[in-house]
Amino acid sequence: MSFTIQSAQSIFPGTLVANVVPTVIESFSQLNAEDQLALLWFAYTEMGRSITVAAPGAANMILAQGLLEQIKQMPFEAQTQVMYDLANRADTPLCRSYASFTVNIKLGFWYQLGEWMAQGIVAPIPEGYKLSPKAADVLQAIRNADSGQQITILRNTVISMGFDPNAPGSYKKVSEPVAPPTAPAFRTKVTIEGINNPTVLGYINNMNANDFDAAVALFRSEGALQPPFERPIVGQEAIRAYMREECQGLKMIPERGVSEPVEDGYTQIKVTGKVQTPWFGASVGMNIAWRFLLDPQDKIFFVGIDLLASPKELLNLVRK
Ligand code: EQ3
Repeated sequence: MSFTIQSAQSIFPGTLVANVVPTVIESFSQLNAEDQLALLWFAYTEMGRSITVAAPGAANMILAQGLLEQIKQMPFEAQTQVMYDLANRADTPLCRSYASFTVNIKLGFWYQLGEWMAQGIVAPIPEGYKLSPKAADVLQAIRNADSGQQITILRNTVISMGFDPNAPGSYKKVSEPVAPPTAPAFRTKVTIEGINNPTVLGYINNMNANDFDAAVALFRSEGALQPPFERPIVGQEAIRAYMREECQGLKMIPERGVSEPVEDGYTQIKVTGKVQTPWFGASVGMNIAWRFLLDPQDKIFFVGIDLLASPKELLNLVRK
């Protein structure tokens, strides 16, 4: 039997992922716009007490500046309408512009609106606003999740707002500046208990150095990368575009792994560890598994990245 991208997705089937994330996002999407916006406000301010969000870099925010200034000039009522439109994915010019932003610019856009809401420059969530019982349940489910799961929920709800006339997941977005790779002298090298495969170590080290060209070169030309709760991204060009948009400044801290030969000269390797995002730095470590399938030439045929159900899963290196 030879592998396909589809069959590769089920390597290490015993990996328990954080299903709470898609479940909460689904319940969230069924709330009305008012409840969605209020809930995000409550979740964000509650989280803000324990973890600090880093302000986005000025260079990245230039692309959102026009929209933000436009909103700033509006009366409160119109500002609220814009936020409702974004949550309702209405087809308006502003919602189309928002949808064209990269993930980080969308997050930065809301970060700025949130700051202005707190300062009274943008219409705040009315004091004493009472969530509907359904929304209160969703908020409670977010509270029960761990911090890595909470920020993933927040991120995913924010990025699906706005109106996108293109197929979702097409990475032809307004691009943000890509920082150059870290100079060789300043690169860090990870060690992974149980793993000395050069492709896996090279993947993590290059990702940590923002060297996406070198990371992509480790894939087979028709290889695939599957982010948490998403479909696989297939082919070197698509993976490069994805990395340039979504992987800048990520810090990957693998801890341990297991490797074993499988059929046709392929090797499957599972690594578990933490990933930090530049938005929250060291204050949130997401519990992650990388499930690699390497071809006989040690090129990446498939890597699936999972957000794990619990810290206990970091120790689950069972093959079946
Ligand atoms: C203003 C406010 C609060 C109220 C208003 O009513 C509504 C909204 C929307 C508001 C604003 C909300 C805001 C500002 C939310 C901000 C949320 C942020 C900054 C979330 C950031 C999350 C980042 C995450 C979850 C990053 C995860 C990255 C991972 C798991 C990376 C994994 C990867 C690895 C390890 C690889 O090897 C390959 C690539 C890949 C990316 C898959």
